[in-house]
Amino acid sequence: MKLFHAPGFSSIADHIALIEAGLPVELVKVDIWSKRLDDGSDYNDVTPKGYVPALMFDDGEVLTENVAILAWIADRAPQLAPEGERGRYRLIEMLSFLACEIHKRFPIYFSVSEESKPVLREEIQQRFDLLSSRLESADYLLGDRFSVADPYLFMLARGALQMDFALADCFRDYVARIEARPSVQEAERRENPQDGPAPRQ
Ligand SMILES: N[C@@H](CCC(=O)N[C@@H](CS)C(=O)NCC(=O)O)C(=O)O
Repeated sequence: MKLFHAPGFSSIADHIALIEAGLPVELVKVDIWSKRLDDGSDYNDVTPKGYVPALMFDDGEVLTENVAILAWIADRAPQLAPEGERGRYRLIEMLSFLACEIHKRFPIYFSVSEESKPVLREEIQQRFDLLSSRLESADYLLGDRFSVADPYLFMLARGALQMDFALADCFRDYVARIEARPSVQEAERRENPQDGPAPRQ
């Protein structure tokens, strides 16, 4: 299995989740600007979407989208999903919220004019706010145990804090808590073997 990733971008969420699940994966680095892989080949031949992450199974089939890849990992490692009859749907609900309501707003934020940025910034902050009561009452996004939604929120919140978004204090503690996990340290090390910690989104 291969994970197509770009250091400092959202594919680290999938990488961390794969490590937490104990699923071995080969990393293939993508230059997301040129769409080239290290061997010079064209990433668009892997997925015409051109963005990371993409997970290639051993039979060559390719799965894209953070929501789908993280849900696939959770199905193989049920300890990384909330329990109960509706646990799987609560997980998909949260992954969809992170992808559509928060993640997707960042590239829009970067592409709009300076005058439009405050509106986008406010929208993103409001959506983080909707999650703050969860982090004030539990260590993880979906309760007392780490799930595949956590590395996704972690990379989004870390990026937002580095861009000086006004997030509640609980996000700073949360990012520090997740960052201290051995899986995160390992993912950072593997993605940046020479450079130390990954560049931030
Ligand atoms: N809907 C996709 C979005 C993924 C995405 O935005 N990836 C970014 C990095 S975080 C990327 O590769 N951008 C390069 C591009 O869009 O060309 C998902 O959730 O997986």
